Amino acid sequence: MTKTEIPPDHPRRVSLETREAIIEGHEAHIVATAGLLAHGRGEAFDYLIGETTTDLARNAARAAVAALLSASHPVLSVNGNVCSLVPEELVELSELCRAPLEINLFYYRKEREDAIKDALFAAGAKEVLGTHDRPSMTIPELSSNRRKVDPEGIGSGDVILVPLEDGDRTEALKAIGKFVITIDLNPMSRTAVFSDITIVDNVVRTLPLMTELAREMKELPKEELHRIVESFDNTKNLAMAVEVIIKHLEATAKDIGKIRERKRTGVKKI
Ligand code: PTJ
Repeated sequence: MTKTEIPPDHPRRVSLETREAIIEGHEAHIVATAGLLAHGRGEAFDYLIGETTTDLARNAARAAVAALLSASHPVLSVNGNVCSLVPEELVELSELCRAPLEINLFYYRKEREDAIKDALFAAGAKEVLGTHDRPSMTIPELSSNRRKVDPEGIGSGDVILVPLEDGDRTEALKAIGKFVITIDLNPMSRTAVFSDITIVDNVVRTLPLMTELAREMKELPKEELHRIVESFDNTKNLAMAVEVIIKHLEATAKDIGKIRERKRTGVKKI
């Protein structure tokens, strides 16, 4: 299929290019068909937070990076959506935090696993865990495909980053004592609520931010990293993320006439 060209001056260029990346990922078997729907849901929530990385998300990303850098065995879980959107950043974050990449799919097909593995190696990964040729163990009380984990990865990991995760698995990871970090545009999702740190932001903005923070913070003493993690309160973070949406909607409601004018003249994207 030919790639759809997005004009550089299109007011919604970034969003449309991200959508193109997901569509291409689907055509390459990286993204599950359900991943297209998940992306659409993410787009809607991104609109509600103003399509920007809020100070709140920045603070959560800082706590997340502190948790990864101070962990004994951090692991980055990779699914189809995140692999299609930010493969290079995943590899970079994995190197900076010494956290292996583990493929862990909800809609498992070997064809998808192979495509994701190839994409990660093409992005510079030297090792990818969670593939069918590796040993596996199971997370108790989880019936989805994601119950299978790599013993050298999530199986023995203490801090696990699970971007765009489903709620059952987050609960199961918590039940077996893992410290869970997620990136989810929906602050009300089960994953967002059950995780220890939730970055309410788009993975296309969060992963580059996390790599930047990891470069800055990697020499910080462990005590300082622990202090950053301990002072983070996810319940407060999520409540404030919902407030961000409410405030953004209220401001939009007050400004709707001006927005129509801007849209017509193409002065500013909103
Ligand atoms: O590749 P697989 O087989 O492991 O499947 C991956 C998906 C994403 C299909 C699977 O985990 C799934 O069905 O996820 P859910 O339950 O639809 O949850 C996805 C969550 O991620 C939703 O809360 C979305 O709002 C959110 N989301 C979608 N796109 C983004 C996002 N959050 C951050 N950045 C995004 N780009």
